[in-house]
Amino acid sequence: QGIRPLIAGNWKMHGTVREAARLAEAVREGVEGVDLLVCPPFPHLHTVSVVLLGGRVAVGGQDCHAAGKGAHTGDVSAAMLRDVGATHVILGHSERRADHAENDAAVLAKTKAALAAGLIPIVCVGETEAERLGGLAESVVRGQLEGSVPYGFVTAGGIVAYEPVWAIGTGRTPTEDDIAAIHATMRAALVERFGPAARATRLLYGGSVKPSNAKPILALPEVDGALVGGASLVAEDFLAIARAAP
Ligand code: G2H
Repeated sequence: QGIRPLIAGNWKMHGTVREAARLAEAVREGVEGVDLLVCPPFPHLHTVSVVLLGGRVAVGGQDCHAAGKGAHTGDVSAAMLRDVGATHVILGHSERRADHAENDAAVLAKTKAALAAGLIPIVCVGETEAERLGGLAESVVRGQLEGSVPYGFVTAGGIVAYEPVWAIGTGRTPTEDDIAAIHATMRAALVERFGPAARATRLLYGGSVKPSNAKPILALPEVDGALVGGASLVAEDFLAIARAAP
């Protein structure tokens, strides 16, 4: 039995609260047979949650702090995300790894915090262009998985997203063979470490997914959905990607 696909929208730092509400309203009926998730910026989370109540689309955060609470100006805890209706949180996105110097240890701590609060973490991994050209893509991804995915991740339904850094927001995507190879590596690494339960772990592909390339990507073996940035800001495109899922 296959894994039900998940199409997750990462809205990043875009839009007003009114635009977020409109976008949520436009996608709230979802797509039959596919799980959908949207991850708005923090200030829009509560409004989006309310709009999506009773709909078919779940809500997630784009980051959380590793601590449960405390003196961390500007940060948001996993429990706060839960409190406003989030069920998921994206962690270790390459933009956070780059903008906020998040390393695997930091992502690991955040992932543990998310699990402790009952959120499903979506841990992002992916190589840079130099690493890809140097033949290091598989070992980098293996290392990131090893370093940022904690014990208990698989049984709690944790999700991994493969996002090659050079494919994010650039319109460039790896070849289908390259995506399939990394996804096979990730599956093998997770099964080696967590046992057969990791065969059910969702592995998403992210990086310039759009309606025109979604179908072949989503049909690849070990690709269980997509993490979509730019195209998730246009309701029709996001839904078209979901409809392309097998
Ligand atoms: C990769 C992706 C969503 P985009 O970051 O996480 O963004 O689809 O714009 O490349």
